[in-house]
Amino acid sequence: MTAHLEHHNSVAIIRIDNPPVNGIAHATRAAIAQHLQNALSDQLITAIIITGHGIAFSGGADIKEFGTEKTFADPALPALLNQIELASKPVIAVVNGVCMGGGLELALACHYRVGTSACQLALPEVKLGILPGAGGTQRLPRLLRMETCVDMITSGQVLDSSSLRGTPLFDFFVDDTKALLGSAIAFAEKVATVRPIPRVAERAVIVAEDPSLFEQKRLELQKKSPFLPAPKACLKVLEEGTQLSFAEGLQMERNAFQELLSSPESKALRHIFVAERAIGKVAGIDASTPTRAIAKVAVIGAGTMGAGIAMNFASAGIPVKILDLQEESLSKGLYRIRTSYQSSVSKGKLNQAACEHALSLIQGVQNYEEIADADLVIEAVFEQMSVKEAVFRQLDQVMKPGAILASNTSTLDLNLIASFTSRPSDVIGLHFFSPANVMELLEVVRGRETSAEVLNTALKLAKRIKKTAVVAGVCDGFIGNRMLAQYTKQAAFLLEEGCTPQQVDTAIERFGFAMGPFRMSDLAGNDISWAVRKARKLSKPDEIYSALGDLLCEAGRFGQKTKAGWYDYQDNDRTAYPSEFVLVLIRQHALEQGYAQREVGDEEIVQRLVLALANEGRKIVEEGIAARASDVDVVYLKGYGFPKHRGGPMFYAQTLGWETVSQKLREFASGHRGETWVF
Ligand code: 3H9
Repeated sequence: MTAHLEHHNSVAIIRIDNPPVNGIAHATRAAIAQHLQNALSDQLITAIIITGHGIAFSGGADIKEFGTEKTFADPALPALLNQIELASKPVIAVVNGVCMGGGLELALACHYRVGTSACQLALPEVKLGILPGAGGTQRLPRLLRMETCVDMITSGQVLDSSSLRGTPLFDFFVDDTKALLGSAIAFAEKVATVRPIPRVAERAVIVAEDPSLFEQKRLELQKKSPFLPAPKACLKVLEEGTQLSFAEGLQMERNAFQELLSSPESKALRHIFVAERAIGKVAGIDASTPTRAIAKVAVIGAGTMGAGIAMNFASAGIPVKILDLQEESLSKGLYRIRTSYQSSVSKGKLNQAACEHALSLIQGVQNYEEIADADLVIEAVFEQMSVKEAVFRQLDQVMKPGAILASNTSTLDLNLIASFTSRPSDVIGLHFFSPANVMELLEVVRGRETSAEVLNTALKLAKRIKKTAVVAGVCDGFIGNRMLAQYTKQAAFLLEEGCTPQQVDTAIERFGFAMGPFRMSDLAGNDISWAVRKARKLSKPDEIYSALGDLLCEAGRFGQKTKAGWYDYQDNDRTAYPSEFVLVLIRQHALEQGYAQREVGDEEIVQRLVLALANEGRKIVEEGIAARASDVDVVYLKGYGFPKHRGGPMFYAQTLGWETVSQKLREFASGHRGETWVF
């Protein structure tokens, strides 16, 4: 059984026991209902405690049951919670750990709540594209200020139990966690005879102090998450609940929950929840795989990337040395780091003491001997094999035995890089994304000879520096950049066929990307991709691509930094204005090459770009570069701004159906530059 019944004199204890987080699955609901019934009919029992086994009270409804018939099977959670609330004996929730979603709703339905410190509390349903569907939107505002409820429910933010101490949410608070159950039993014995039994449903809603609260929040949510229905629905249910009876409010909440649960957005967000947890399951790594201690880190190269990488470690409290042989670039890098931390302080994101502490952990050095004792060294030098070779040969000479040698390469052959050393099993790829101190994604590239211990160390370290690590195999561009190459190629081909940069960008932004490919390229610098293309031309001279980006750069239009790129820019203004020069350049190029011009609809633009990603992603999985399709989705969601409500390129293709996708790809293959569609 996933919940047990124990007796402690006249107090019955229902203990939820459904690892890993005491999710309230169908079987758990049935067990709780059964135990409740038994305790209520037992003459000797005067009060009932509900608590969780292990470190969690409950992580909420079982997410993995959503979409199956078990979600609504009897006893459904709302009905079970009503039963608890109407119980004739006092029911006390003893919140012993994580208390989220349906778990918190269960606690709210109890007559009393006993808390202890360091428990995480949340109604995070909105993050799964739904809303609290077991009374949370109706019971919470009867205990906490409406302002707090609106924040908690529309954002899913996690609160520490101590911050809610002293509010009506907790009737009793036990400081010593170890004494929690004993103190709670004593509390239960004390309230066993108190009548009437207090019921949250009988309390009045605490109305908002600020009458414009709902209107302000509505505008804020529309701006922040225009594509997501759940935050707006949460707000609506909270607001309308103020005008309804408790029973009517519950019904309204139920209808909204059911509607959201079947929405495509919720399916996408639930897919992401599972996908983010699946990335940690890596072949050859388990609980017995050893790790190496990482107490000191070194970064080679003080450019933008190297500086950003170093900041990750300093921010996590790990001392880091940055090595750059050029004095000027070293000082520039250190200056960049200082200004970046200071800017976080001025924006209120970091306090001065934390800023100074992080800066004190960073040291610039100019010779290899000074980094020899580092446990991990990450190379972030120019993306050229001969440059990497020189660095790795040097590292092999100086680094202490057991040091992990990592490359930040985004495209080059990690196996070849490892072969420049006498210790290829210590070599790994750690591909950070720019800006490296901000972007959450880390592609961890496993070379042919990378040891399980080194890989496991990198995965654990990623958690310490708060990165989402996805393991990739060795190929040109790994997962993310290999897919990006197909996406940008199609974007340029669309221009050759008659689209404008603005048309392509607008279509993909309406799909949900924060920025289309041309605005993004102008922001990143068109010269960067130009340099990559030049290098690729040498290694892959027959590769088909559009020369438009080269022509643009030959005209000196590198993007925002030159105030001219695919768009025109004005001083101190990041607005992208359509450029007559670029339109003429595109038309001339198409004319010279004899490309037929046509009207291309938004739907085709989106499908050409997104299916280019999915098609490449599929090959990446087939080749074993990514372990599973959902890993590819995580890379694109975390590193490339793929819209969350679409679940990732692979999930999107799956929702279209791979049969439909194949048909589309065949259509594209018979169109402009169709030979580039390899499937
Ligand atoms: C809800 O309650 C709806 C109701 O309002 C209405 C219903 C009618 N169910 O994150 P971790 C698994 S919606 C099933 O790595 P951590 C997770 O998949 C729910 N499984 O651990 C993973 O399994 P695996 C609202 C769950 O310690 C394992 O637990 N609740 C659930 O870093 C470890 O997960 C939420 O949205 C679940 N509810 O963090 C809470 N939760 O290894 C979502 C976790 O097999 N959960 N698992 O892949 C979390 O935020 C975190 O998991 C938690 C633990 C903070 C609990």
